[in-house]
Amino acid sequence: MPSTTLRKTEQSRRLQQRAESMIPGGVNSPVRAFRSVGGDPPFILRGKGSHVWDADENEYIDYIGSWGPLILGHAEPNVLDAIVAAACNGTSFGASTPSEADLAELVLSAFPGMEKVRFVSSGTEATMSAIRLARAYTKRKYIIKFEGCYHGHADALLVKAGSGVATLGIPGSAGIPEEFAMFTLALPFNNLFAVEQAFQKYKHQIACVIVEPVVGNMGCVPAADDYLVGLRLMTEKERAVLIFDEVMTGFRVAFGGAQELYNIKPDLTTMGKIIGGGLPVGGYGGSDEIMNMVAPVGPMYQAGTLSGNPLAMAAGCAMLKQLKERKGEIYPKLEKISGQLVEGVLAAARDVEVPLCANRVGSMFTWFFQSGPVTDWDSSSKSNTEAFGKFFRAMLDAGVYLPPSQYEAMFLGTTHTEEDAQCTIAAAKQALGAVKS
Ligand code: KE4
Repeated sequence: MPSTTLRKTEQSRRLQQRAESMIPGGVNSPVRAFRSVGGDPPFILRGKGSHVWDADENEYIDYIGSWGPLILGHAEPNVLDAIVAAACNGTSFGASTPSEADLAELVLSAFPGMEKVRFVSSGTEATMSAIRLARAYTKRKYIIKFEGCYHGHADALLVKAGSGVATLGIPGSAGIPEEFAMFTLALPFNNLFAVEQAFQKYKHQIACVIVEPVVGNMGCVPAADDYLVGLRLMTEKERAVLIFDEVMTGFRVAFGGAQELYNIKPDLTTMGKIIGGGLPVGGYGGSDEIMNMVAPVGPMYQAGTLSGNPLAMAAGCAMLKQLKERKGEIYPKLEKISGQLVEGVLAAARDVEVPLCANRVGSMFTWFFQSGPVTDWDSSSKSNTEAFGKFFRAMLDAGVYLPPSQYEAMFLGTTHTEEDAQCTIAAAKQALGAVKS
């Protein structure tokens, strides 16, 4: 059971000071620094199932799950066994191994519209490569993305991005010459008219539309009815490439991702997180016609020293095999417990009259500190981030580890229990009181 006494932080604070002396902010990804929520980030020593333990021996129910990959929970035995077995044969060869095609087979089985996939080492590499491929395939320069969506930190995509960029309230990033971003059109999400206008203004110049089919990076924001269909029809008409960035939603909202859930076939799909089973893997895939543009078959270059790393492939295979074999049991269970949890906290907020709304698709969700509805960046950014910070810190002290940002999605996995959900709701009742005071 997570601790309810005042959380000890001495060891984590010592580790933070040590890390800060050698690593910017003491972190290797900005959102982990707790800049928008305050307080000391716990240094995690181990995880098991739905719980993690920090350097001060505090126990937490974890709803970050490594930002999505750990849908089967921490230290899942089959994934660990697969990694250890692969490691005993060596860690990397820079040559082809059978495990790459093993993972490719599992990925292609999830996405019927996909005929080939290329693995890389992060979601950023996947989206960066997919954009380059769309430009090579169409010989066009402009790309459309949506405000509040985050597709990793490639220059052309750090324009009005979500996730850590939104969390830190920075316009984009220093170090990106306007020439690198001038072909990026950032439009409001869930607004088809804006996309129509862009295609009229930049006739035959737009290479692709990249979209999170369920946004996770402005908090969880689903597409409005017919929005994704609208994007599909418009990109077909304009002969632009439709890219579903399923780095977060792939194997999360359904085994076949959002494209299965909404029955829409994009031209390219980018992947990450779950496909690596917690190790660094990204991927992008599509039809033979598009993917055969990729070197060494075609003229679009992309490469990576550790792409297809055998340990990461083994971890990804161990995870996807279980999701595929048990999808009839896994996704309904995630739906049930996630629904109980989200509704329980909303009810607690109503009881104490704290303005709170939520968006949820399967086991990814966000509570927004406002009355809502939250349908795009403009509405999401009206959330009371100060109230979120108070709630976050009170939940952390109560042993519940939420993503340290209002503009992130939370994740529930197969090892979260109804007891975890009830503990979380009970902690929320207290934490919402702290928000009120
Ligand atoms: P990575 O390069 O972080 O593996 O993937 C980038 C990316 C691409 N597309 C989507 C939809 C994503 O959500 C991400 C990364 N997600 C963030 C969490 N919102 C990663 C957490 C972090 O930046 O530390």
